Amino acid sequence: KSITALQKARYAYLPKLPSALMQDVKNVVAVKGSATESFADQQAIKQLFPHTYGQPIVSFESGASSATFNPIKVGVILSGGQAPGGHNVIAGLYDGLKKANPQSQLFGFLGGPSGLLEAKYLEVTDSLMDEYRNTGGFDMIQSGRTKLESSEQFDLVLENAQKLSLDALVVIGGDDSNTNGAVLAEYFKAKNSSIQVIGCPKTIDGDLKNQFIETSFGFDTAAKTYSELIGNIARDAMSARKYWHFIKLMGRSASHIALECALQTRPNVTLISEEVEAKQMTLADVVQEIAHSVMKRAEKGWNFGIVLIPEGLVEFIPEIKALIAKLNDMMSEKADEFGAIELEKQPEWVHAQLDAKSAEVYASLPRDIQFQLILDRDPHGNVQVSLIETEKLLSKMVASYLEKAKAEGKYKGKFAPLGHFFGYEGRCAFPSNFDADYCYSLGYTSFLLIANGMTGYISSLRELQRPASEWVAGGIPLTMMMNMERRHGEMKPVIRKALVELNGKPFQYFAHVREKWAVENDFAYPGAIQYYGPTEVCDQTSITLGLEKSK
Ligand code: FBP
Repeated sequence: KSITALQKARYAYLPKLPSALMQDVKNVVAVKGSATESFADQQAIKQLFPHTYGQPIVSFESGASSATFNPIKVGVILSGGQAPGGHNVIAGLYDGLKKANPQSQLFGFLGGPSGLLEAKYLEVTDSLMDEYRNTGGFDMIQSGRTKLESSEQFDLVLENAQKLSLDALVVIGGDDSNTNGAVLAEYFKAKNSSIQVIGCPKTIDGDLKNQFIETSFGFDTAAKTYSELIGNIARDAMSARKYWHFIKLMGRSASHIALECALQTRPNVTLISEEVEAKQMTLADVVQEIAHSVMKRAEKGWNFGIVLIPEGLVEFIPEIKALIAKLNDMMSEKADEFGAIELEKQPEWVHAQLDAKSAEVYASLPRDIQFQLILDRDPHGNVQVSLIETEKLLSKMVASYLEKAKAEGKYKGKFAPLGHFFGYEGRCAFPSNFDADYCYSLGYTSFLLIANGMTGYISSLRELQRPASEWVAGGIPLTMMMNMERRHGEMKPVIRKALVELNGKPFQYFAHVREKWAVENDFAYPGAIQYYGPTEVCDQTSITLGLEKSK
C-alpha cells in the first residue's frame, strides 16, 4: 500500500480528549442527573419505550468509578453516509476498551446494519486500528443504508449478537440510525437481553443536533472542504471575471452546510431551504432573488459571481414539495405499473397520473429534472436529492429570466453559468483536528457509557467551542431526543431532525450581511484544512458552532 506523507504524519497525531477523561478509567465517575422526558409526544414515546424511557442525562467527571472493568465484547457499526472521523470513533472506543481491560474485544460489523443481519464482522486488532487512525472514510469496516425495522430483523440481530456473546453494540449513525439504535436498545431489554446499545452522532449534514448534541461529527471537515473549493472558485471568478458559478452543496433537507459555507466564503447568493419554505417562495421567487444579484453586479460591469444551493432546496419550494409528495404516493401505490413503463416514456406516464396543478408544475421542468424526480427513493423513503441537478435547473431559469429582462431593456450584461456539485468529495477527507478530537472523544465516551451499564444512550460532548480539554463528556438518553412523525403514512417515533433555525444566530448574522455580499466582491478564501500550525488556524470550530455558542 502506498501511504502519503500526510497519512503517515496523521498516524502519529494524538487526538485530544477532555481532561476529565485523560486519567485512569477507575478515576472517571458517571454522574447521573434527574429523570428526563422526550422533546415532544411524551405519552406516545413513553408507551413505545417502556424500558428505556425517562433515563437520566449522564456526565463523566473525576471521581472513583463504580464500574468493574471485566473483559467485555463490543460490536460496532458505521451506518449511512460517510462522514470524516468515523475511524476515530472506533479508535476512541477501542482504546478505552483496551485501556480498561486488555482482554476486552471489539468487533466491527461489515457494511453497516446489514453486517449485523448477516453476521459479517472482523475483530479489530492493534495493527488494523493503527492503519486507520485519524484517516477519513469508513473503509475500515464500510457502511450501508439497510434499515432495521421488522421484528424478524431485530431477532436476527439479537441472535447474531448472542452468538458472539456481545455485551454491547455501538451504532455510529445519523438520526435514522440512532432512532434504530433506540428501538434496538428497547427491544433487547424487552427480550430480557443485557446487550447494551449506544449511539454516536454522525452526519456531514449537521442535522442531528440539539441543546445536548452540539454538532454531528463530519460536519466541520465537510464544510471546510467545500469552503476551500468555493473560495478557490470565487478567486478564479474574480480573476477571469466571466462566469457565474452555481454550486449545489450536499446536506439533504437541512441547509446547515450551505449556511456554514456561506459564512466561510461570503458568496453573492446563498439559498437557505428553510427560509424558502417559511416565506413560501415559489421557484419564480428563487430565480428572481438570484437574478437580482446578477443584474446589480452587471451594472457594475461584473458579469461573474457565486451562488450556493443546498441540495434539498427543491423539496422546500411549495409547488415542487407538493409535486414530490404526489409523486411519492403515486410511485408507491402504482409501483408495479410504474415499473413496467419503458424508461423513455416514464415522464409522460407520470404526467398523465397527476392532478392538474402538479401536472403543470411537472411539465414546466426540464426533461432531465423530470427524470431525476422519479428516481428510486432511498431505503428510508427519502428522495435522493443528491441526484437532482438543481444547479442546472436554476441556472437555466435565471438565463431565461435575464433574456426577458434584456428584451425589456432592463439588463445589458453577459451571463455564462457553470454548474458544480460538491458532495461526495467532502465526506471522506482526513478529519480536521476538531473532528479527529471530537470523534475520538465520542468513541471513548461510548466506551465509558458501556462500562457504566448504560443502554439507549447517545454519546455526547458539550462546550465544544472551548478547547478540547474543557469539553464535557456524557450520555443523553436517546428517547429524550424523540418525537412522533408521519413516515410512510404511519406515525413513528423518530429523532427530531434539526433544520436551520431562522431565528438562530448563524442565520441571523447571514441575513444581516447578505445584501452587501450580493452586490459587492466580499469573498473570503479559507484555503485548505490545516492540520499542523498555530491553534487559530488548525483547531477552529465551524463558524456555525461558534455563533450558536456565543453569548
Ligand atoms: P447521512 O449522514 O444522513 O447518511 O447522509 C449523508 C449524505 O451525504 C447526504 O448529505 C446525502 O443526501 C446522502 O448522504 C447521499 O446518499 P448516498 O451516499 O446514498 O448517495
